[in-house]
Amino acid sequence: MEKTLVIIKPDGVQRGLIGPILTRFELRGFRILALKMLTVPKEMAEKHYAVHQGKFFYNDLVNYISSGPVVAMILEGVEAIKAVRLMVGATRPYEAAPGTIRGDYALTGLRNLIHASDSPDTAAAEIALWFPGNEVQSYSRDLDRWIYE
Ligand code: FUP
Repeated sequence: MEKTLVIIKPDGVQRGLIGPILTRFELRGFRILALKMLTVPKEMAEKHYAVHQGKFFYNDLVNYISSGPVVAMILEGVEAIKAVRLMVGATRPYEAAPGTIRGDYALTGLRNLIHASDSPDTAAAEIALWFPGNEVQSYSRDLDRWIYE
């Protein structure tokens, strides 16, 4: 099983898309291990996007993610990192395939609704940054035997 960090960005919260996005992940079979709403402090946003430091869009990115409440979650499932990225769709919303979250709900630029970890190393670092301390549940569900062979 893999864990991945997902953030519904301020545009997703403002547009009333928390429910539809969460529903997609639940219906796919992922277990939600942690879930919270928060407004991201600037310093935390800078850490989250450290890989983009120095790029032309870095300041806008940091300002945007900390501009209003977001919903952060940890999802668990087999191949969760890759599977969730495929559900999220391409970075540029206008290039995202229909059927993906961005391809169905987003259109331009930084308004791409959602973030998801892109590798095991990133997922571990992002989970530690967003859910420090004892905030992560560990549990099984009866229906898991119908999702996993
Ligand atoms: P993604 O993993 O698809 O969210 O994309 P990245 O981590 O590469 O980029 C993070 C954010 O930076 C994106 F949500 C949008 C923004 N970005 C730009 O604005 N311009 C770029 O050329 C690349 C990324």
